[in-house]
Amino acid sequence: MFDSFFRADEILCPHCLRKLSLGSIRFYCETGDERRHEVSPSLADRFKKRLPVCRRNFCKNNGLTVSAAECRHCGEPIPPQILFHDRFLSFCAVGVAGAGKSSYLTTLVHELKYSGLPWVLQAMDVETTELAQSGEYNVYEARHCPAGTKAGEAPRPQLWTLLDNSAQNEQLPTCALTIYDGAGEDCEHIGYTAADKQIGRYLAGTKMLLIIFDPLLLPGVRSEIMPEVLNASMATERQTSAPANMVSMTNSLANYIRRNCNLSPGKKIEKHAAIVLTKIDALRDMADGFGVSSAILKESPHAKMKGFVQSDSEMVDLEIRDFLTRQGETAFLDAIDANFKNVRVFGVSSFGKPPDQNKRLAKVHPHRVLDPLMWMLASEKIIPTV
Ligand SMILES: Nc1nc2c(ncn2[C@@H]2O[C@H](COP(=O)(O)OP(=O)(O)OP(=O)(O)O)[C@@H](O)[C@H]2O)c(=O)[nH]1
Ligand SMILES: [Mg+2]
Ligand SMILES: [Zn+2]
Ligand SMILES: [Zn+2]
Repeated sequence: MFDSFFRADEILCPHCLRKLSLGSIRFYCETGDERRHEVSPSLADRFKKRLPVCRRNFCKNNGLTVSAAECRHCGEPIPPQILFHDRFLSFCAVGVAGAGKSSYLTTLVHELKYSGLPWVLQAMDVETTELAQSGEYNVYEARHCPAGTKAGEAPRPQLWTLLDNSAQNEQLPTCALTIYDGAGEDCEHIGYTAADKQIGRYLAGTKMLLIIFDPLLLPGVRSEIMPEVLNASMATERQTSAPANMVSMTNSLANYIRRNCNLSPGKKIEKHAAIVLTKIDALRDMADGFGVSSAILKESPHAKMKGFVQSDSEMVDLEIRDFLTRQGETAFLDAIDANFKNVRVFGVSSFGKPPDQNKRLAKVHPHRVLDPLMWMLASEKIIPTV
């Protein structure tokens, strides 16, 4: 299923997105400690594609494999084992403030762990572990909506390993999965600050874009759903109600990527773009919403079928495009189709139900949150298309 060991894909530093190799990484025998040693890979290490071992006399780590590393290009810490994955995937969530990016990514990670698929998801570093633990606790146990993501600073990448447990070999195939979750405020106008530059690198370097679209910004939707549901489902303090933002965001996003990737203005971007309509749960009672028999409201078939069910995904794509067209939102779809070559539209509910008046959540039952990821895994031929 996976390609051969090491180097199936280009390996990029998750921070600066420059190419990584054994030579562009500084290895240390320990994390943090000032007395740690820099350890260079020997010729044999390079040849055998393995991590170096500290050989300093009197070092307490003598004979042990290095446990820390940093990128020579940007100086950021990276987990040494990142090099030894078979495949490298990354995605970046973009969308206006309050669109539901952080809620979505929190439930995505959780669902991936408990999907019933033969995969094991492991954090590669302490930062990722801590972020996931606090996010999951907050949503699934304390039942709060996530707090707004801090604007003005580049998001830290989450670094995950996806182990394929279905393989019979002794060495399980591994996929490195990097996730970026930015602040909507920063996506709305990417400028020229250091943080913007960093976000620009993420956008240009990532394999897939998750363009998060909040249907509750549409005037037709706002006038039809109950005000309690609307209020509970909006990050009121930071959310505007102008859907036009999505069109200008899409265009400026695309221009930004073109500039960063050196593409001419008319060229469509090859990167996969998953358009994710969030908060689907809030649309259930809309007369002009989705019909009871529509695919979008049915349970996702992908995990059960252990592959990506193309026909289901195409149906959902159609249903949402049709919904957006009925809502008069063709400008957004046109902007997407004009800029991106590989587009697929998805609909999800991260919580399964709107929060209550106090923004507390009922028992969380995410709906179809894995679909966009399954699309990406299928287009990378990591899972079959059925
Ligand atoms: N009904 C409903 N509301 C949701 C859902 N997901 C998110 N929301 C609402 O949307 C609000 C904002 O969600 P966030 O995940 O913080 O949005 P964000 O895109 O990360 O926002 P920024 O970090 O400011 O860019 C939440 O406080 C909820 O009120 C959902 O699945 N259903
Ligand atoms: Mg956020
Ligand atoms: Zn770097
Ligand atoms: Zn040492």
